[in-house]
This record gives sequence, C-alpha cells and structure tokens, in this order.
Amino acid sequence: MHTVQAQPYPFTFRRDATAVLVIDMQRDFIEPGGFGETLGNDVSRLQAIVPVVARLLELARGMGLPVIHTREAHRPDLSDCPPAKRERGDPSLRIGDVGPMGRLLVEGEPGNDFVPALKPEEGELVISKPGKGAFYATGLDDYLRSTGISHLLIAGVTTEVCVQTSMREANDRGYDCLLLEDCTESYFPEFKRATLDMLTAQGGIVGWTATLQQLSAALTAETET
Ligand code: C5J
Repeated sequence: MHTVQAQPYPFTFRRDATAVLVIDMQRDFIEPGGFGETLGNDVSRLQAIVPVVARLLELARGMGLPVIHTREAHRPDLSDCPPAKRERGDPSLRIGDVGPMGRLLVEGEPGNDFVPALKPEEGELVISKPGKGAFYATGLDDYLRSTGISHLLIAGVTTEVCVQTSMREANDRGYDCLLLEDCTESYFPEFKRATLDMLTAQGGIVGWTATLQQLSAALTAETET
C-alpha cells in the first residue's frame, strides 16, 4: 500500500489497483483559438499546469501505473452533441464551427488533439467523451472494472467542469479518487479553490486532494507496505 498525505486525511492505494486519469488536456481548452477561448476565457492559467501534468505522466509511466486520457469530442456530424449544448450562451464560435485550429470540439480536428507535451503514449487508453463527465456515454467504467482498478489519481481541466463532474461520477460508481491540486486548473481561480474545498468537505464526501509532490513522496517511498 502507498499512503499519500492528502486532504482531508491520508489516501491509501495499491499500485496494481490504481490508474491515472487525465481529463481533457486538449488544445481546444488550453491554446488560444480553441473552444475555451471562444467562450471568453483567458487560457494562460491552464497553460501553466502543462509541465506539472507532464511530470505526473513521467512519474506514473515510470511506476508502471496505467494512464487514461480523456478528450471532449463530438462526431463530425454532431449527432452526439445535444442542441442544448451547442446553442448555450453567446460564444464567438459554436461547437462544430471552424476556428483557427479546425472545427471546435470535433474529433480528428487539430484543436481537439492533446497538447504536444501531453500526448498519450502507445498502449494508453484514450476515451472520447461527448459530455463533461468521463463516464457518460463512454466505456470507462467497463474498462476500469475489467482491469481491477478501484482507485483513480486525477488531473486535468477544468477543475469545476469536466474534472469535478468526472470525479463525482467516479465516486458514485464506488471509485476512490485523489485529485492532484497542482495538476488541475480553472479559468477562474476562485472556482478551483471552491471545488477543492467542496470535494474534500464532510470527511471527503467526493474524495481527496494532494499535491504532485505528496503523491511522488508516497510512490517513491522505498517499499510498498
Ligand atoms: C469545459 C472541460 N470546461 N473540459 N470542458 O467545457 O472542463
């Protein structure tokens, strides 16, 4: 067992029952010209965590932990994009419209790909998801159950949207989740802080949080006890 000095209390996991889940580290959310920016957001806050998430991937791969990547993506005909999602708000461009990195949030388009520093390696599972949650209309739950994964180490963007939704979905399905505080980010710092507080309140009602350094210390402790 490994034990991370987490909030609200230590998080314990077995390495052979744990995967890293990286949510939506895509150009569409992180680079200028993508979906996130068309909604009026400053993407620089999200760019800042890319090197930290890269260190998490390096650590996980070095330790032999499975890594799963999600991307928010719709089919080119938008048949999996509810009109309510496409028509929401007053963005400068909508899902499926052509932006500087191709059609927004459409699979196969340059902007829908992962940022270069965080590309999946061969053999790592990539889940395309039409919603905010990683479990909605995907095979993620079946994959985790069939591989005996019960614990998730979560990273990605944005903290209060796709990350929080996915962590809540995982929690309801019985997974123990640790969110890496410095491997997640929001366009709104106050929403990130509030989300971390909400997830860990009431004795970890949704799960745990810790820093990458705290995870690293637990994983590299000399022996798995
Ligand atoms: C959003 C996400 N923010 N990945 N998606 O629309 O959080």
